[in-house]
Amino acid sequence: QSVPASPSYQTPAMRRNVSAGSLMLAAEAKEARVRVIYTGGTIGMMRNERHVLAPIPNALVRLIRKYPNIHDEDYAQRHFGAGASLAPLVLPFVQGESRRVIYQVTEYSPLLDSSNMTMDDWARIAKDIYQSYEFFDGFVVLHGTDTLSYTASALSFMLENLGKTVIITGSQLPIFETRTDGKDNFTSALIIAGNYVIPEVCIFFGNKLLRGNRTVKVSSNSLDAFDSPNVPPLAQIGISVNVDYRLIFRPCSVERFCVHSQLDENVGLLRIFPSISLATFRAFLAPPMRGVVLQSFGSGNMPSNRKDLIDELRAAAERGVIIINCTQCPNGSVAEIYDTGKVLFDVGVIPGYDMTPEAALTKLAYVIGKSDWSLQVKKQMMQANLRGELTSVAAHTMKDYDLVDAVARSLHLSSPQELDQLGATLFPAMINAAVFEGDLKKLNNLKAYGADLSGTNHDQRTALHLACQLGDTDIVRHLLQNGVSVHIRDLCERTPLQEAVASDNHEIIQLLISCGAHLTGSSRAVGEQLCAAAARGALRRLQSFQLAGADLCLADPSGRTALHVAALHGYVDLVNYLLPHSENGEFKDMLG
Ligand code: ASN
Repeated sequence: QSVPASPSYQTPAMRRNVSAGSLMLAAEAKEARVRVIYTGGTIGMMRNERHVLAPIPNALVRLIRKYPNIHDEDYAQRHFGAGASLAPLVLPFVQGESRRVIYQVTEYSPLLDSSNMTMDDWARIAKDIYQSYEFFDGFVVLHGTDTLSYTASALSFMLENLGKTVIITGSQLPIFETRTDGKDNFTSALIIAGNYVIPEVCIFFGNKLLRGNRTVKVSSNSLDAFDSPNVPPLAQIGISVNVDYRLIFRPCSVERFCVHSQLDENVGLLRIFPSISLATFRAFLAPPMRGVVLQSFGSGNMPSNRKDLIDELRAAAERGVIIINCTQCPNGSVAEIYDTGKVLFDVGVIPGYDMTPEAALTKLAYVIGKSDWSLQVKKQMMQANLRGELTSVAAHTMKDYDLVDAVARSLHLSSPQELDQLGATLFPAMINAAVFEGDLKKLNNLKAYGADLSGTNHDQRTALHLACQLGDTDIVRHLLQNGVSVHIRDLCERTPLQEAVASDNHEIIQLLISCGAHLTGSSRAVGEQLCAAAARGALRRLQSFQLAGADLCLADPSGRTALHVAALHGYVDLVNYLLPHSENGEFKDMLG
């Protein structure tokens, strides 16, 4: 069952795009909105007439509505009306989390066993996330487990400058069965997507949140089916959710979220085995092949005594085929240790370091699909760490909590929990002090000491909130270039963009917008603020709102717009400013 997106706040463009049947959620503080994209997989399967599992359309949402631990019908009825079958679903409030999750499920047709999924399906998911990006706080993709790691890896590359949490999950047992793992995976994914800003494509499975492009499916029957062998989990879920923020990979370019959906299908995985024939090898590398992940032995080794194969590789590399060397071992990296490995580097094969085959293959499809990049740039990109998918030799080593350790020693604290608590208290305070002083050097030092510049203080405010409030453009730019999230809301639900609007700093508003920031909160709340600005004759505030993407026609709860208020108070300059922003004569009609 598919439900149209229901944004809490819509920009003028969104207002035009949302279908007439869309629902407007009640403005509720402390709610998070999550879009669920249901593509298929065991989670929603039942046994068919041939006694095998297959996806069942329109069954999952109907079932969820009846499960009180996945859907709070009372809350839904109070807020969205009784019996509204298109109404959003509501996760019961979870103790310890700051927001109640309101979610809407878009069910794909046909639902697919993930073995049937193709690159076109990845593009569809990516585009759906893009189109509803500003409407939701986070995204959950329900997906079959068989090719889940491929989809997660591909999406991690396709979703460029991602600023919100995307979690892909599924299950090994259908959600309709008593012993299902689907309920836990689904609810945990919703909780994390709604409450934590982790700007990555992740997989949630078996109580672990893993970086999607580091994962492999390691078991066809265990409920702990996924692992990320070369990096620790981003979060572990026990009695509470423990996110290791130091592991989060953050986009550090001041650019807006966008999707690159042109993938090149002429890529492949070639697993070397003893006595592989020249004919097989040659056929694989032949045109139209444009990118190959060579799965070599151990630390990247190849039979160096097979001149026939080496010559084929050299010829393919010279033809412009990009060949990436990845190990067959589930764990570890390729490195120039043996003569049998060096031979590959010598003929133009590129090291894939510790990339999984899934990540290397989808990265190739993405990189080769970039028509504006030269072959040279594509090769460089394959070796660069684009989304946390590889650890290169030059990887940055952190001083790893030296500072916290030193303070902990003098306070006689030693347990890991005490150290974590100390870090969570010390760092935001010191970061805020550096922001207050406008001290970029201190910020860099704190980062080197392992401080998470996106960390929040007790009011859930980040350094970016403070820098925007202070109007320090240099610090704002520095924080954005260091990946600090523009989407974190403080205890009063304020975002850095709202701080910038409140201080009428247009340069900072523009910087935030260029990083994908957008207004949040209900349309009426924005309308109210516009009217308040108009009542004060505050033209610059109206301009700030407009720069931040607000629709100046928005009305307050009584139906008045800023234009009504400006006209009432006789502010001619405001009326002149507001009139041209009337989209469709709405204002003039009202004035008329
Ligand atoms: N064959 C199923 C799929 O990938 C496996 C699963 O979801 N557990 O869709």
